[in-house]
Amino acid sequence: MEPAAPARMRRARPPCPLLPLQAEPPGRRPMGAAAAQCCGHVSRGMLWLLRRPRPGGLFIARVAGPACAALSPHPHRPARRAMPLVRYRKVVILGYRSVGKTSLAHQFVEGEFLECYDPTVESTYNKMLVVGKDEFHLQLVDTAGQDEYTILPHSFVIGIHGYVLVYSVTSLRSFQVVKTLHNKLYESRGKTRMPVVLVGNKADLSLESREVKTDEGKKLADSWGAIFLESSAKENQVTQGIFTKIIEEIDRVDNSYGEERNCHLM
Ligand SMILES: Nc1nc2c(ncn2[C@@H]2O[C@H](COP(=O)(O)OP(=O)(O)OP(=O)(O)O)[C@@H](O)[C@H]2O)c(=O)[nH]1
Ligand SMILES: [Mg+2]
Repeated sequence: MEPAAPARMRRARPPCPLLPLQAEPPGRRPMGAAAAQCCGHVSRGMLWLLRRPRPGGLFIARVAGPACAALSPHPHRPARRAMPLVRYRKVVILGYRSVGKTSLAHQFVEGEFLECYDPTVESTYNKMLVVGKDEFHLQLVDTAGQDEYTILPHSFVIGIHGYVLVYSVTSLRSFQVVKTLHNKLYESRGKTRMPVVLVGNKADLSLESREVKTDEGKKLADSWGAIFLESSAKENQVTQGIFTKIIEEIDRVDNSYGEERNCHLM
């Protein structure tokens, strides 16, 4: 009979302190330990490849402090993640009455077109979707139609990652309103860049009923540095595209902050 394998010794890990790190090569500005985003065992003197919290590339640091049990994105989280990361995004849909905000949200989440018109007070939709390699939990706030005089509540500004601003290509008034809404949001958000997708909806309707040309919508979105799309809430694929775009735009605007301010960690 074979001898029984020795039981694995498990040493309890001490709570993981954030390690002091020295920039490599020496002479560069030392980095704070909080910049570290790696998992695994490390000890003094080890060279360690780190990923910045924001995309921007890998860099190398030398562990300057005492040996550590594990270095994790957060000291209280387990060092290794079994589940893929789901990123949360909250997006508000705004626009004049009856432009198709609810129809777009409903088509996106339920995959069907709403023929009837039932004015919205406010409702929230949740949907999981994959964009690129990442999985997102998208929370959509469908709002009551606004006009030029609407006062936007703080809840449309605080904790909101991006906006889908909708007008109807058959209503010049709705196009004017969307401009006012953008200005109000821009002011409320301290005139910082905000992720916006401008949508000219009801593009399926006849040319005779059109009041806003495609070029006008595109020009307005360009002046904001936003994405522009024309859509029909009857078409599922186009509608999916709107919400994929806003998720991509949120990441794009987020990542452009460091570039614009010429901010480097190293
Ligand atoms: N032909 C066509 N009709 C649409 C489209 N989108 C919405 N509608 C119709 O327009 C009407 C209003 O649509 P809603 O989605 O309720 O509009 P809303 O912007 O949510 O309106 P409020 O909640 O009052 O602000 C409904 O009768 C829809 O069926 C579209 O892309 N094409
Ligand atoms: Mg609605």
